[in-house]
Amino acid sequence: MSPISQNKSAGGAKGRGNVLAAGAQQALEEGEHAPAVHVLPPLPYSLNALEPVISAKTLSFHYEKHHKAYVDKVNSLVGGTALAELSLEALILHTAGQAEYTEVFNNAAQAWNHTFYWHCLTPQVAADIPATLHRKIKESFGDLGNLKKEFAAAATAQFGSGWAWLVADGSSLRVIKTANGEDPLPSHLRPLLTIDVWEHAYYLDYQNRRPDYVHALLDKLINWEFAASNLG
Ligand code: MN3
Repeated sequence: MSPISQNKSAGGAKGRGNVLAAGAQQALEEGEHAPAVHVLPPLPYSLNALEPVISAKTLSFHYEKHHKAYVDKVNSLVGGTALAELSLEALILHTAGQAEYTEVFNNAAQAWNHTFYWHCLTPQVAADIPATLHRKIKESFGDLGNLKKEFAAAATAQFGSGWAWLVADGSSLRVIKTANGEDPLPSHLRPLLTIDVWEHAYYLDYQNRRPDYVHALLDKLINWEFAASNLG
């Protein structure tokens, strides 16, 4: 199972493709539906594993409070409704851009984005970037230094809360940024890496110095093997 599949019913929900066709209100009305089963997945490392770049205090609040709250909120919003059996990915795809589902989208996307983000970081950075990924980085950015520059620029320039992403767009790679809970899934871009630039991700450790947090992650914590695995 993919480390970012969080819903026990992922892949098994019946009729997810047209579950919203009956209308937004109807889909969120309670009926003969199961409770939602999204779970907070375990962190892939201990709370202090990313020190000194990210403190245990930051990780504790970020994972145990913020991430957990998004998961709990999704369950409370869709539990007992026709959306209860949808995986987070399916919820994101089906609710993106629909005003009546903004709250479901925001919380489902944030639940998914955070699990993805934890896997983008590692205390044991590989000495070499996997060859397939490294070749694509060179094709799209020239070299790793240019990718890091572009990634840092996007993460720093995102105004307010959001995320910076390395994505595969067809056969090439590019860097994008998204606001608030938005992510690349509804645009059918394949996310390879992300950095959370909400203030809760860095403020305890870096205060207003977002660029220092971003550069520290890019230089010291990026899980290139996870990024390569996302090429599919
Ligand atoms: Mn966050």
